[in-house]
Amino acid sequence: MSVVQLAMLPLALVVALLLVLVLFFPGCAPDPEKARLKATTKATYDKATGRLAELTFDADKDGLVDTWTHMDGPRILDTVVDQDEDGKIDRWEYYGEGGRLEKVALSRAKTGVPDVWLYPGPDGQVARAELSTEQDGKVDRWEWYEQGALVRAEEDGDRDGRVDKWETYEAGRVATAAFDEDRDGRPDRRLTYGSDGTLVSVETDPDPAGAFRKKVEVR
Ligand SMILES: [Ca+2]
Ligand SMILES: [Ca+2]
Ligand SMILES: [Ca+2]
Repeated sequence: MSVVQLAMLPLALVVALLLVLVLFFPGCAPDPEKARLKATTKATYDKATGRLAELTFDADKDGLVDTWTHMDGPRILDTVVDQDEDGKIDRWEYYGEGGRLEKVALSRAKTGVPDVWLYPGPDGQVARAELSTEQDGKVDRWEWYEQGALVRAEEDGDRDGRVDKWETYEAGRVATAAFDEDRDGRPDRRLTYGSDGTLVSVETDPDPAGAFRKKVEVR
């Protein structure tokens, strides 16, 4: 999922780099560009402590501020972005110790309320995603990634708080999908798909350990 991979690129790093450019090399940009950067890259300091509290930035270079980075002195706390500049935040980046990106939230429905939460792994790529498919803040789908590729997902389709669908993925397509049909929290039916996406087999009748006792090949 390239959207997810792109989503993990921390904007705060870009903001920090550009701030350095603006502050320390003010003469290096052509005049209109310099004026835009000066107008849109603003630092706000905490009145009581004098510490740097916020930096603004114009990521898409249209002259309007779309990115706000909240700081505690030199430490980045979070960055919020209004990518489409409609006044509602679409992206939140949360930073931990050492400026490490810990979590990215997105409002894919563009409501100003997060509906996707992404968690990076040690390689900096997304390792796990939580999704609210109804955009109501309630997580009902969980995804796991390896080297940027979706490998596994769980879903609470009837939103009763219990997973009822389990999927595995290979090369970007569903390889298996298992369903809990009697609502006991365990899969009762598993469908296996071939590399061309066609249904290959249907397994049913799980034993107490969860192994399917019946298998019908579909040809
Ligand atoms: Ca802008
Ligand atoms: Ca927006
Ligand atoms: Ca359920």
